[in-house]
Amino acid sequence: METFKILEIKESVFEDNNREADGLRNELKKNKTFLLNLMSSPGSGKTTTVLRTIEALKSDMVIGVMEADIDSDVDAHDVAKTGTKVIQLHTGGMCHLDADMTKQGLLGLGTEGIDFVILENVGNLVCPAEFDTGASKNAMILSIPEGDDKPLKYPLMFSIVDVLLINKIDAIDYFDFDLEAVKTRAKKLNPNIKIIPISARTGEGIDEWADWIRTEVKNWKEQ
Ligand SMILES: Nc1nc2c(ncn2[C@@H]2O[C@H](COP(=O)(O)OP(=O)(O)OP(=O)(O)O)[C@@H](O)[C@H]2O)c(=O)[nH]1
Ligand SMILES: [Mg+2]
Repeated sequence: METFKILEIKESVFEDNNREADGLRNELKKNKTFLLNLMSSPGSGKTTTVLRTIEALKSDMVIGVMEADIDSDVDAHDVAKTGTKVIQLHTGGMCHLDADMTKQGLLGLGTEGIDFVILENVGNLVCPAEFDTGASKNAMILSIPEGDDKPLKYPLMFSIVDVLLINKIDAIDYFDFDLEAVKTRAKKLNPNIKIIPISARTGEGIDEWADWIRTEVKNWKEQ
């Protein structure tokens, strides 16, 4: 009978990445830079939310933005117009960022004197959930048109984030979206998840989101 080894490559990839991510988090803590990893499906409103967040927080802290996409630089252009320090990262076809790519991005951005870095991850509800980027905290956006069944279909993403922003709340009357059902489904996967309904278009809910960031940035610096 032939014998052969079975190698769990995926597991070792994750273990290496987790080690790298912990190292990056420690460096960020020493530098007193808070890194937020923002994830969602394509088009759910990450860039629009980033722009609103910059507007709400720019007088309180120095902000930097990393825009990750497979290709294009349209998102970085939008952020650059606000005068915020920004870098566009191209993943070369990869549907997520890992800790090493995030570290390269931070080096490229230059974090000296920056209090708060937002990483807009590649638009995808699957791969980014699997890779710890080394971020201080993780947030995701689910937008109303995507449907209230997403916590059932993509449970990992909902279970690993600290905050769930439910965006495009201004459009709720036009969609068959059960807000309470999403809250219940997300809490079942992740009892500690903070859920904030927002509209990046009208600004609804942005104050609560900005307050959460202010508190987290302060705690990060004091730790
Ligand atoms: N009605 C409504 N539209 C929104 C809202 N937020 C974003 N949009 C619109 O949704 C579309 C996509 O928004 P983006 O911010 O580019 O989404 P994204 O997640 O950054 O997209 P990718 O980077 O391509 O993954 C744009 O047309 C926005 O104007 C919102 O709160 N309400
Ligand atoms: Mg975007």
